[in-house]
Amino acid sequence: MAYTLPALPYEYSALEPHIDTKTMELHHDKHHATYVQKLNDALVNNPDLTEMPVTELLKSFANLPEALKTAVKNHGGGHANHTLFWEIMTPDGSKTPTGKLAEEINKMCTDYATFMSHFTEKSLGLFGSGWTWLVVKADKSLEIITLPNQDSPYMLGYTPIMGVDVWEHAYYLKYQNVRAEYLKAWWNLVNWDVIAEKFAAIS
Ligand code: MN3
Repeated sequence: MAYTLPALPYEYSALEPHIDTKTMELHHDKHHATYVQKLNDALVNNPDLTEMPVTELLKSFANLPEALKTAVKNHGGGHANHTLFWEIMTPDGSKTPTGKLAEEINKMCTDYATFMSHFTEKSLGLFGSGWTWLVVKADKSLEIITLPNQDSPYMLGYTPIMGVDVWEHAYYLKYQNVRAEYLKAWWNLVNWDVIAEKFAAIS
C-alpha cells in the first residue's frame, strides 16, 4: 500500500494570522504531497517497505538497501516531519506544557521561558534548510536538536514529539527572510496537549 498525504486536522486558514492560508495550502498540498509522491516513486519496487508506517521505515534506515537511502532520508523524512508538524499546531490548544512533560522541560531548561529561548536560538542558528526538534532519547530524557534538510530524528534513534520547520517555504510568503518573526508567531500555535500525549505514550 502506498503512503498517503494526511489531511490537515484543521482548515487551511485556521492558523491565521500567524501562518497564512496561502502558505498552508502550498506547504501541505504541494510540498508535503511531493514528499509523499517521491517516496512512493522510490519504493515502487519494494511494496514490503511501504507496509511499514513511515516512522518505522525511518527507524530501520540503517538496514535499508543503499540504493533507497537517499530517497527515504529526503522524502520519507519529509513525509514524517510534516505529518508531525501539522499535528503539533493548533489555534486553540494549551499554550504551555503541563504535567510530567512540563517537569521534564523544566529539568532541562529551568522554566518554559528559557526553553522557548533556547529552542528559538537554535532555530535561528540553523544555517540553510532544516528543522529544530524536541526529542525523547532512549533514557526518556528530552533534548533540543537541529537537523539539516529533512533528516529525521528517528534515524538517530530519537523520538520527535515537537518540531518547527525552518525551511524558507514554511514562512517566506508572509515573513520573507525574517525567520525570527515567523518563530515568534509560531509559538502561539504550539499544541501542548498533543505533545503531552505523544510524550506520555513513550515515557
Ligand atoms: Mn516544509
